[in-house]
This record gives sequence, C-alpha cells and structure tokens, in this order.
Amino acid sequence: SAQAASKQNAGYRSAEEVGDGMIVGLGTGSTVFFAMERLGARIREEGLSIAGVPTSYQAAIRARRYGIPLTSLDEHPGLDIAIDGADQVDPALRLIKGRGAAHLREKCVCDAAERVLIVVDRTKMVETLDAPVPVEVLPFAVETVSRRLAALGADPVLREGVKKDGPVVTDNGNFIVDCSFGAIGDPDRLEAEIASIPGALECGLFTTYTEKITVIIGEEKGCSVVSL
Ligand code: DER
Repeated sequence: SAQAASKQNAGYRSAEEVGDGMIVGLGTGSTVFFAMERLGARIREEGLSIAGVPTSYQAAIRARRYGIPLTSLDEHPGLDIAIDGADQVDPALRLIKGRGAAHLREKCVCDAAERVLIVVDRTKMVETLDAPVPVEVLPFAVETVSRRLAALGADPVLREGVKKDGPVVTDNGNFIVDCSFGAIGDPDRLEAEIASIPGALECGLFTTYTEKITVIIGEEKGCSVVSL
C-alpha cells in the first residue's frame, strides 16, 4: 500500500543516519520496524558496527531477528541517536506517542539520545495535537490517577487487552489509561500537569525534545526531512 511504502521509505532513510560505532535507541512500532530491517542489512552488507538499546520486548525480539547487537542504558547512559515512531507530530515537532504502550522506556531513551529521528508517514502530521494521550499508570493507583486525569479534562479509559482478558499490562508491569482531551491547546503544560500526578508514571506527550528531533516523513516516493 502507499502507506506501507511511505513507512518503509521513512524507516530506511533513518537508518542511513546511523554511523559506525554508534549506540542507537530502538523504538517500538511498525515504522521503526523498517529502520531495523535496514540496519540489519547494513550490518550484514557493510559490516556496520553498532549496538541498540531496545524500548520494548517487541524491539528486542526484532533486533535479534535482524542481527542488531543489543546493549542497555546502564552500559550506555548516553546514546548517539534514537529512532522511533509517533502517533501525531505538530508543527513545533511536539509528539503524541504510546499507541504501542511503550512510551515510558521510549521517553527514557529519547532523553538519553543526542539526536532523535522520528519516522512517520504523512497521516501523522497535524496542526494541533488531538489524539488520545496514553498514560502509564501504577496499578495500585489506577482509580485515583484516573480521577486526577478526569479533573484535567480527560475522558480516561483503561486500555483493555485484545488477545488477553483484562487490562493491557506494559513491559514494566503497569496499566495504560488512554486520555482523550480533544484538541490540546498547551501540550507542554499538559505534559507537566500529568507528570505531577503521583502514580502517573509517564504520558505519551513528548514536548521537551523539539530541539533534538528530526522528523522523517515518508512519502510514496522518497521522504521529507524536517527539523527546527
Ligand atoms: O507506541 C509508540 O510510541 C509508537 O512509536 C507509535 O507511536 C508509532 O507506531 P507506528 O509506527 O506503528 O505507527
């Protein structure tokens, strides 16, 4: 499909930014999948020498499949580059992430990276962030956190499993509460307000990394590259 071609173009293009000796944050989701595929090919064909920090079980499993050596944030608290996806990107390069329930580790990796490449197709680019904001919540406090999120204007919904009865449980053992706020007028402020709720462990708003983000927008043929 045209969208699959766009994702592939974005993912492959991002892999070209990775150089020998780099430690690479490996994001989660279907677009980063193509970046990993290309990195695996460069390792085999060019002898590219890198190591990746996976942001989820999915990322670790895929990295192994593509022969990308794995390391950890403990071994490399500073990363050269991270490659990740997003659900929405606004003109200021602020993001909503978390469709894949991996945004807690993704934000830690994004924070540790010098540069962040966000790989998307055109459908992710919006004027105003208005997608539901996923919040990773400590199960112990899910009711109290949900009430605080509702007080911020959200319609909080506990994310239920599809092939699992009961709530989605993240790779960190927590729940996800999806919060629809409608159009978000001040995403920076909202991210900070959610972060101040005890038990709200991390939300999918990424508003503080705009200076180090480069967005690679896959098109059916080629890509557009956007940074501030
Ligand atoms: O869950 C996440 O944060 C993913 O990066 C998601 O936002 C993008 O996934 P996709 O590339 O499959 O659309």
